[in-house]
Amino acid sequence: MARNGLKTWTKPAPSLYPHQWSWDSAFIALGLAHLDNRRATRELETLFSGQWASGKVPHIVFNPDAPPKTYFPDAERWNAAALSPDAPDEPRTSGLCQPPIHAIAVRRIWETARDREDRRVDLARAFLRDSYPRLLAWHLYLATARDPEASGLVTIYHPWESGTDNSPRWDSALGAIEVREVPLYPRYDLQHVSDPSQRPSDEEYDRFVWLLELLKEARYEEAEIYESHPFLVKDVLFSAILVAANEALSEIAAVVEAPDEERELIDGWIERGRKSLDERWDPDLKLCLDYDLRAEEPVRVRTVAGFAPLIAGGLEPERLKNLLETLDSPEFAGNQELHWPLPPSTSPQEAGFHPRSYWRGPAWPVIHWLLWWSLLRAGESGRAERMRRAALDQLVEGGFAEYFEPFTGEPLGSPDQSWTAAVALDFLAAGG
Ligand code: 9WN
Repeated sequence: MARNGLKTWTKPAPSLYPHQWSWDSAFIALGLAHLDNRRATRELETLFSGQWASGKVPHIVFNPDAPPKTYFPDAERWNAAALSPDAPDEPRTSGLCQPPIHAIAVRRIWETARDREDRRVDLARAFLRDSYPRLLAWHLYLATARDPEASGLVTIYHPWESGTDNSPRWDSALGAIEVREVPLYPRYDLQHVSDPSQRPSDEEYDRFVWLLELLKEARYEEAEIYESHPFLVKDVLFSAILVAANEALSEIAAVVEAPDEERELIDGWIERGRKSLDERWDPDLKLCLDYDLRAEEPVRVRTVAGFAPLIAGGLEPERLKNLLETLDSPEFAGNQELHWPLPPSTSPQEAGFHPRSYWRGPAWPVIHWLLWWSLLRAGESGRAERMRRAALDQLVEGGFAEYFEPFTGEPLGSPDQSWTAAVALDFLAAGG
């Protein structure tokens, strides 16, 4: 992670990802909090310098010094500031967003500082004061522009927003899109992995790029996108992370003594989010399902996103029991063929499962972190500890890879992935 560090922020990976990514940076700050609070705060401050006037935190803040021809789509292709009055002129950003881990990271900075010497506590408190309005604006954007129905669930416009880009969760919605002429584009990403099957396919990329062009046609205007965009999905993983982040924001609000109305607003979001996730429960699959607004149907695919209610927390005992049964079953971490008892991104029993392809099957350490942390919050300390140990064993054997082949443990994707190292730091700190 230190090697991937630039002046005030950290690249997600040495060469595959030369810009700053939103949820990567939040995980990075969370890990850095254990080593260097100042560096952790600068990481998030740099990211938030790209926040849009609408409150949106963009999924990429572009690095003007990135070597040319390393990552596509670049800032020119997004053309955000020219198209939207909400986008900042500087730094240049993408037009999408990613799951809101940020408040969870800010709270971690507070947790690692609050029992230390006065100066560190004061600096952390000052950082919380600066961050609070930005986080509130970000969550407000998600609760309104991304949920005009006030349903409690966040609508995403692109698989990149989910952070689980080529998951089979998106196959049916992507399949229904009529792709017209996609402007020519390069696959620079394929230069950085040992074989192309580890990255999304060309068909998937055509759809990713086509959706980007449509968002540009709509000038990144939320109402216009809601009217015309072919990909509108209520993402349960994103929504659950928002609930957990709102819990963190509520604690931050208490530290900075925010007005009561704001604290009530945040508490209301938590309640609404949990209730709506419960409504997306599938009793047969014993998982929570995304909802495709265009097709008007739930997305019946078994992926780790199905554990969303565990991440959102506040579960009834029966629901928790159901989720743990699914987690321990052969559909996920209980599959006897697995190299480590860690849930693969997609259930090996799904038709769309692929053990080497990105979010179609490989095991992702950040997801293990999310589930471990959620198990702890649910009071499942024994299970959480088993997951923490397995997750660390995986890294001891395979290094800080982006993702792992779940049956062989082979490291895949980019080596030296920053957020993998970041979650390792948080896992280790929890071990005392
Ligand atoms: C597109 C940086 C990002 C992660 C995502 C992961 C991958 C980008 C890509 O890398 O996405 O945003 O080019 O594949 O899917 O979760 O934030 O690590």
